[in-house]
Amino acid sequence: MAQQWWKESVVYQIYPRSFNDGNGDGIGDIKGITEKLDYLKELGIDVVWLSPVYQSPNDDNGYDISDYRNIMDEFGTMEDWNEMLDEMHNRGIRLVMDLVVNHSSDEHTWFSEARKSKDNPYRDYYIWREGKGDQPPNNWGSFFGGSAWQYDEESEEYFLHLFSKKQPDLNWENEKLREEVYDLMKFWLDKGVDGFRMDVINLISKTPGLPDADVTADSPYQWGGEYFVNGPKFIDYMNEMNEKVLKKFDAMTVGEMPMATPEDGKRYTNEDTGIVNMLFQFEHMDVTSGPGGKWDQQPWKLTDLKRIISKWQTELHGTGWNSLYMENHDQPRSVSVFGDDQEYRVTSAKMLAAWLHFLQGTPYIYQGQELGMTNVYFNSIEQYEDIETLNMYKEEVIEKGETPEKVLEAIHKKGRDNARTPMQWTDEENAGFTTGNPWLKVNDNYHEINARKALSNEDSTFYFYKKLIRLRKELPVMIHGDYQLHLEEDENLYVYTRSYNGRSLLLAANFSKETCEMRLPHTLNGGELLVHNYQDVGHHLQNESIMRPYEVKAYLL
Ligand code: ISL
Ligand code: CA
Repeated sequence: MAQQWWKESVVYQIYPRSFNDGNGDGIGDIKGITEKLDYLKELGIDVVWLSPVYQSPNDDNGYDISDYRNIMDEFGTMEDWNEMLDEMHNRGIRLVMDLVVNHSSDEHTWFSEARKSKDNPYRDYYIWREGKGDQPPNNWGSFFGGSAWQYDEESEEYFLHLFSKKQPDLNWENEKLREEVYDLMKFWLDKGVDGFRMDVINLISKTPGLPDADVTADSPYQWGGEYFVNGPKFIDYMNEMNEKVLKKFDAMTVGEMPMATPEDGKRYTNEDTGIVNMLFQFEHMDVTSGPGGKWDQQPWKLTDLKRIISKWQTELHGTGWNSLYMENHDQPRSVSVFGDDQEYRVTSAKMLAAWLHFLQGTPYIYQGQELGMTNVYFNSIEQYEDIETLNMYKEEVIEKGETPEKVLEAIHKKGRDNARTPMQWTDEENAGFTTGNPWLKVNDNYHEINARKALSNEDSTFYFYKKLIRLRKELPVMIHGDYQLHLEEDENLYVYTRSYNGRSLLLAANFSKETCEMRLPHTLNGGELLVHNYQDVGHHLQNESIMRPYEVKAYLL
């Protein structure tokens, strides 16, 4: 496969609202990011993916954009942004911006024009339909609860919003709208950005006629994914975008694609005929979801995680490319879900880090993951800010009469604010994130978990990540090697090997609190120890060894 800079990169995701507040108003901002670039340089990452910083009324923290070509006032100015980009590039760090074009904000001028009347020139930039009597045009539910349709009194039709009602879906069938999107992409690429993370990009094409979804849930609203996930013109639109914009730039693209299967992944990331360089799939994030979906969290099985990851690893090998992630701004903290956020917090954070970085694909680190930051357990709904969480709480507690305790428990496990509490920089007030009043409360554990402390301890998770990132630069087998799973049925141990040009490496990880015996095939022994998270580890791999709680070790064979 071809050498590409984004294959050899490690990406760091910044959620700007929660990263670092430069002016004391309690909200992270662009100057705050620029102040911390030396920290990122020290970690060794190559690329920053910056969640949206465009103008937005913040119904969904910037994922509702009212002006694609200007910076949100709370985050600073275009001069601040220019300076940030220069300072990144000076340090050899690339910048990938978030592209949110399945929907805009209802406060975008396109939408305020569109809703004026049925014959407004911008009307067709959005998806409008008449209701069925006093019911919405179809039975689709929104990702954030309730109907996916909102009635507009002024112009007497419904508009489609797969997310909040302040996030109307854009109508990609309209060629002018598509040209607007391509223009704004060019605007940012001309300014020097190095690529895009494309928000829910596989939802942009809706099946004509917008048919009712099958009734599968005991609710007036149903999952209509069949009619908008990887829709009929999705590939055409993406080919057009590549043709008209992307092929002129050496830009990296990663598409966020709910419901994508490994077969989709293989097709969409194909080196010659694909539409994006890599994508974010969700299968492995969903191993903890029960039949009731994301709020129905269940104990998970390592064999399920193995089955999913192994399928992606083998399916895409040689023709496509994986993205590797365990956290982002929508997901709970990985150490709280897949590790142990108490006794073995540091040990399990390192285990997850090594397990992820030795896989095939481009790793993504979410801010604070390198510190082993944990979920937050607020005890009142008042302390939460996320629209999805608040809508769900209202629906469950106020409308359906569920107990607050039970709903809070689900929020503790899966709420998006778990990832959005401010970055923990120091053990000073508000974790050094702000001198003001933070927009979302800091996690109380910042005295124990913070960047300053991590930087002063050579055994910290921070330096463990740093080492993994450096190893990816030194060992081509980490980038290009194939993938083979061992001990497939084991519910505690995850063992895989990678091979490339006669070099092999082995990673063995214990995903449990148990001490386990590990018996490997006879061919797997010797070699040289690369990373480990316990002190006394043999320098050569043995066929039979003991794996302590959350132990990880990797060997170059
Ligand atoms: O976290 C989720 C809700 O269950 C996901 O389904 C999430 O909404 C989905 O992955 C899409 O996420 C992206 O688009 C949303 C935005 O709220 C998320 O922050 C973003 O990552 C709408 O723009
Ligand atoms: Ca600020």
